[in-house]
Amino acid sequence: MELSFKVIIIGPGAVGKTSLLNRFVHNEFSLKYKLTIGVDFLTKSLEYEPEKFVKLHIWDIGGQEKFKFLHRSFYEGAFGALIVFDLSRHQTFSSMKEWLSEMRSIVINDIPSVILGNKSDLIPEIGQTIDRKEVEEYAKKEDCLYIETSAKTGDNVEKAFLELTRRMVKKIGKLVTKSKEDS
Ligand code: G3D
Ligand code: MG
Repeated sequence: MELSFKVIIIGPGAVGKTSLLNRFVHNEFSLKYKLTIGVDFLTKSLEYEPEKFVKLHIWDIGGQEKFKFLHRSFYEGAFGALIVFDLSRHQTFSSMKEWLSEMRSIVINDIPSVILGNKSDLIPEIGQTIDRKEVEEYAKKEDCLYIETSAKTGDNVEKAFLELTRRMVKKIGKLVTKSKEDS
């Protein structure tokens, strides 16, 4: 039996959510995909351990990000989340925090979550605009993993999905053990 998970990718506008998804699923960084509004989710099979696969249904909040009343149905059934901010724009770090707390207030069970600082390829150019330690401390407090990615170069993108998947699989394992104990 192949496990199948709904994963959501959320965060402020223009931080690179669609680009990350495009990089992960199609291994491309192109602008044309951006215009594909109306694509609700993409599916990809991922080998998270040798010869062990899961199917990920990854939902991109896309054009709904501005409409808060739509967020609840978007979050429904999600078992994992990627919360993205833009390393080159400091204010997206604070907005990302609001996204995380909104998600947690709506999703009943805490779901495995990974915070992504995206556009790491820009750091050599613009310098370190975000205090990495602050982000790491925040992530730890919120029980999230923190990974810096670049949808442009592909750096750490696969790793981000892999780490999230491993956490989801682990959580499933715990739930199964618990239900055996309860019965
Ligand atoms: P969103 O889906 O979060 O709104 P997009 O973000 O994926 O549409 O990306 C927003 C802009 O950031 C796009 O540029 C995109 O090319 C750029 N971008 C996304 N990821 C990266 C990255 O890792 N590095 C760099 N340098 N740029 C990135 P435009 O100019 O088309 O608005
Ligand atoms: Mg988008």
